[in-house]
Amino acid sequence: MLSMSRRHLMLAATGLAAAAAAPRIVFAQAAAPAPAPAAATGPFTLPPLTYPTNAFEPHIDAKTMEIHHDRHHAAYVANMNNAAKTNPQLGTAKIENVLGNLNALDDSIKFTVRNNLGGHANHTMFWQIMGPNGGKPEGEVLAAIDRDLGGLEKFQNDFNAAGGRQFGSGWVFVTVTKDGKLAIETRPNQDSPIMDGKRALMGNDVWEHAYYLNYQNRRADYLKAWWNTVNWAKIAERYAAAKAGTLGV
Ligand code: MN3
Repeated sequence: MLSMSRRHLMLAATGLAAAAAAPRIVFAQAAAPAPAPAAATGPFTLPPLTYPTNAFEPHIDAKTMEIHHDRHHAAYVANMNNAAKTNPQLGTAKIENVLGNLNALDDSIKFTVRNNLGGHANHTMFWQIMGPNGGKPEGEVLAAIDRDLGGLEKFQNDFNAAGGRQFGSGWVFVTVTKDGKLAIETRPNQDSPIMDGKRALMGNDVWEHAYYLNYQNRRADYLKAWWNTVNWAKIAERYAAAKAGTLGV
């Protein structure tokens, strides 16, 4: 299983701390975001990718994957670890419970948690439901797509259209209820259906950082190509978990 990319091996060899501290010059020419705040260790961790960053070429290029995972997602994690220094309860509660009760949080941290824990949850789901050789929907998931979303072709067209209509940055999701019902929903920024007491079966990131290096402004082309990266076996697992009431982020 190619679960350890060369990048991971390199990180392991050179030491994670050194790798995190040193700017990665290879990206100096790219339209990279500001680096994450000083790598805060704490209760939140960046889940490693379980496939090489070039696993989705030509649909998603390796550099986009590296920047997206190692910089953007890492920044949400670092920001949450910083927030947890003064609000340790953030690090001990279940992510879905915190996001499902944002109004219970103090105003001083609500905005930070909404954006950064939302971002952490959304991206954790995103890396999970992608994978090389992802197959096709089958079984219960396919039956639910047929029943609730008008069949696979209509579902994919409607999902792409919804992602295309999302103004500015955000996400297009398929939400799933405990009785297995599916719906296409969008959210702005790093908001998550979890914030409304719902669960995301799957979703696609339509922030420009997810596609800009290769696709520039052609979000529609990215949305179409992205289906080549979807891991339907993982989505089937998440569907079963949703019906069992155990699906988290
Ligand atoms: Mn993103």
